[in-house]
Amino acid sequence: MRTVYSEKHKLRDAKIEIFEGQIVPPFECPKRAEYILNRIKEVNLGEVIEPRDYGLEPVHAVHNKDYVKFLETCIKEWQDAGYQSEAIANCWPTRTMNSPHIPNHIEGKVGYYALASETTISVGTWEAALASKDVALTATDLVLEGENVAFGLCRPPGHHAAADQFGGYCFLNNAAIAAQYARDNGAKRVAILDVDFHHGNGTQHIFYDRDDVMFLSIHGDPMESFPYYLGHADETGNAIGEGYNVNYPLPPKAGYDQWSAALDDALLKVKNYAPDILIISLGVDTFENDPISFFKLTCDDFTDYGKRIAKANIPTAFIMEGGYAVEEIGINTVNVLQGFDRALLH
Ligand code: Q9C
Ligand code: ZN
Repeated sequence: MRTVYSEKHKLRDAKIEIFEGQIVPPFECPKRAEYILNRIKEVNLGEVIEPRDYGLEPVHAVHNKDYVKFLETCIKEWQDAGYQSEAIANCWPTRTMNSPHIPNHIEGKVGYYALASETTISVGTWEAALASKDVALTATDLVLEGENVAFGLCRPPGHHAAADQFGGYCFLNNAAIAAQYARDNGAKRVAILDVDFHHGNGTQHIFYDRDDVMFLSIHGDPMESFPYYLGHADETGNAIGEGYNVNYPLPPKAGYDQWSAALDDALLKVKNYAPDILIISLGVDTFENDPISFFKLTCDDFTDYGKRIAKANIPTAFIMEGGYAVEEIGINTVNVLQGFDRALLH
C-alpha cells in the first residue's frame, strides 16, 4: 500500500510535557514518525508520497473557526505576553464556571481551548498540524479514488482533539476531518474504528449526534486511564445518532484474547453498517511495552489484527495516532499494514 508522509511533522518538536506531576520530554516526539518511515522502507511496504494541500475548508467543516484561529495565533500571543516557554494551560472553565465569554488574555484562552495540561503549543505546532491533516486527507482521497487501502503517517495525532479543544498530544482531528471530507465527496456512510489505546474522545464528540459517521473505539477503561471523562460503554450516541457510537472499554492488563474479541464484534457492526469507507485511527500504544498504557499486545498480534480488518473487505484509510514504545513503533505499525496487505492477497 502507499504511504502519505510529510517531513513537516518535525516542526512539532515540543520540549516539555507534564507527566505524573513532573516536567518530562514529550512522549509524542519526531522520532516516532522516523521509525515508522524507516520500517516502511526496510520492508518495501510501497511507495511513499507527499500530501496534497487541502487548505482550511475541510478543517472548518469539523472544527470551530475561533478554535482554528486560536491554534494559528496562540504561540505568537503567548510570546507577545512576554512568556518564554511553550504555551500551556493552567486554568479552565470547570463545572462551576460556565460563562459563554472567551477571555481576551492568552492565558485564559489557552485554558478555554485545552482539555488537558500535558500538551503544550510550541513554535511550529500549527504548521505540523496543518501538514498532518493534509496527510490524512491525501490518504483518504487515494481510497475515495479507488485504492483498496492507504496509510496516512500523521504526526501530530488527532483523535483527542474536539471541535474546539486540543490535548492528549492532538490539535486537529485528522480522522474526523478525513471522515467529513469523505462524506462531502461521495461517501454516503463512513465508519471510524479507533484502535489506539486511548479513547478517541474528540472523534466521538464530533459525530455523537449523527448516523452518517459511525464511531467505534477499543480502549483502556476511562475509569482507569486518560482521557478519563469519556469512553464508557453506555455512551451510544444521541438523537438520530443513537446506536452509532460504540465503546469497548477494557481493563488493565487486557491481552489479545480480550482485545481481539472486541475487535471482531466491532468489525461485525461495521460490516452491518456497510460504510463506503473505513477509517482506522491507528494507535499502537496497545503494545505490551508501551510506557504510558496498560494493554498487553505483542508484535505478532498487530499483524493478526491487520488481517482481520482486511477481511471486512471495505476500502480502508489508516490514519496514524499514538504509540510511544519508540524502538518498536515501526515494527508494530507496519505489522498492521502488512497483515492487511497479505490478507488482501489471499
Ligand atoms: N499516565 C495519544 O495516544 N497522558 N494520546 C497520559 C498517562 C496523555 C495520548 C498520562 C496521553 C495522550 C494520541
Ligand atoms: Zn493513544
